[in-house]
Parts: sequence; C-alpha cells; structure tokens
Amino acid sequence: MFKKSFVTVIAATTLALTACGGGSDAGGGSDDGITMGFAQVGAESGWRTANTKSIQDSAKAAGVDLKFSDAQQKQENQIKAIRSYIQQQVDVIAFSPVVESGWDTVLKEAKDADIPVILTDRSVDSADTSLYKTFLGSDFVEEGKKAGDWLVEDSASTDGPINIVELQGTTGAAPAIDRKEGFEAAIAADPDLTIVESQTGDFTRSGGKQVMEAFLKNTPDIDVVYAHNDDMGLGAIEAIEAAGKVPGKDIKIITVDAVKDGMTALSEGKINYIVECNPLLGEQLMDLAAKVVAGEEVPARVVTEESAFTPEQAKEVLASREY
Ligand code: GYE
Repeated sequence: MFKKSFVTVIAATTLALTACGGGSDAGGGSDDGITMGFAQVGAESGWRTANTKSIQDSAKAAGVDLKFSDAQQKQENQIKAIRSYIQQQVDVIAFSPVVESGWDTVLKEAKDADIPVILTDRSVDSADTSLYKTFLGSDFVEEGKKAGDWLVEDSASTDGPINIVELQGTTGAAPAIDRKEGFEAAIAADPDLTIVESQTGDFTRSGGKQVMEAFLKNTPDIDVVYAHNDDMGLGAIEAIEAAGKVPGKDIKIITVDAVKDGMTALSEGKINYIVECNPLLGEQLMDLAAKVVAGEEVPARVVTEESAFTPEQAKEVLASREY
C-alpha cells in the first residue's frame, strides 16, 4: 500500500513526473506515486471519450500510475475490474458506476481491504455512505431542470398542447434517473407540456436514432425531443431528417452534454438548446485521490460547475471548445 511519507515527495515532484510508475512492486503501489484503478463505464458517447481522455491525461500529469478498464456499459464488468484492483492492492479506486444500484458488496470488499473509493461522474444509491470517500460530478437533477425551464419559457407564447418525446439515458443510471426527474419537475409549471413517449436510447447515437424512428412511426404529432445526451439527440436528428422533417424547426430538440458534435448541430439550428455537462473531471479527481490516499479530509460531494447554450452562444464558443 501507499506509504504516507510519499505524499510530500509527490506534492513536490508532481509536475516533474511524466511517466507512470511501473506498478511492479509486490504491494501494487508504485514507488513513483499513487496507483489508481479506474473502472470506466464504456465508450458510449462523445462525453465519455472526453472524460476518459481527461482522466488519462491528468493521471499522467500528476504522476499517477493508472490502471484503466472499460466495462462496455456492463455492471458485471465493472465489478470484476474493481475486484481485480482490490487484488492488486492499488492505493485508490475510482469509478463511474454504470447504474446506481447493486454496489454494496464490492464496495464493502474495498473498504475491508482498506482501499479508498472515489465516485466520479455518477453516483450510487448505497445507504452506507462510508463505502466511498467522495463523489465528484455534476448535479443531474439541476441539468434536467435547466432543460425543462428553457422549454417552459420557449413555449410560453404558444397556445395548445405540446407533445414531448423523451430519449432516456441508460436504464438505472444516475444521469438518466435525475435528468428525467429534474425535467419533469420543471415542465410541471405548464400544463400544456406533456411527455407522450419515453424510452431508453442507452446514451448512444444508434440507440437514439432507433428509438426516435419508432416514436415517429407511433406518434404523429411530436413537437419536442428531450434527449438525455447529445449523442442520442444527434441520432434523433438522423431519424427526423429521414422522415422528411426539419430538426430544430418541425421538431425542437433539447439535449444535455455540449460536446463538439452537439454544439455544431446547435450552431446549425438543428438542436435548439443544450445544457452543459462537463466531462473534464480528471484534474479534480487526481487532486482528490492524492488527498484521500494521504488520509486527508475531502468534501463528501464535489459538484462541477456548468452552464447551458443557445444556438447563438454555441457559435461563439464552438472554436474554443476542448471536447
Ligand atoms: O451525459 C452521457 C454519458 O454520466 C454524465 O454519460 C455522464 C453521461 C453523459 O454517456 O453522454
């Protein structure tokens, strides 16, 4: 395991360390610094790709020996990866739980092995919050609210019912549950706004396209698509265009994330509003990891700051967008 005496050394030499430690010593912890096991959700979206890159780049910059695994959106794979990190006696485990439920057993195993766990991006619903040190990520309910508030305002001048179809994220995932909840709470302010269909597109472009095709077949009067991420919104655009309709005009589209492809579609008027969700969590994660490994106190919750964009604003910021 990582020795406390390394901490000061690391703090002083973080910037000088470029290569990751070999992690070949018997204890699993590298002499060069912290060893982190990171169990990623998958590579389902542009957001996820940017998030993975941020974590890998930040680990390198901080001299953290990163053991990285991609669970391909399967909880069982994530559990396997976490168990293998426990076995390797890494200094800290971080992961982005694909779904909220079902983590208590493996988290208890990490706790019993004295390996601190950091939740990044998504949370778990475990009643025992001592199973992890902190949760770093966005406020997904707030994101859903921002999306709903925009629609309430945008449709204030329109009379009559407005039919919304919802493309949900991965079933059981925190961002899918919370973005739905926040959006529903916000649109309750206007009785004309109704969600007429709601299904999961699994946060992927192909999922969004497929589900939207079915929605277009079943529901003749769709006014608005609310997609829990850009990728599903982009898939929906393909389906809408294939059905001979104009995305952004015949059917308005609201999404969450603000990755480059989403922002491009927004600047072209194919998407009408995007709520930002910041994937660049790597640096904060490495800072928190150094602290928990050193036995320092960290806040139980670290919320990332984010905004939202209209097409005009997208045009302004597109060129300087990092992801
Ligand atoms: O919005 C979506 C990704 O957990 C915040 O997961 C993340 C979400 C993100 O697949 O694009």
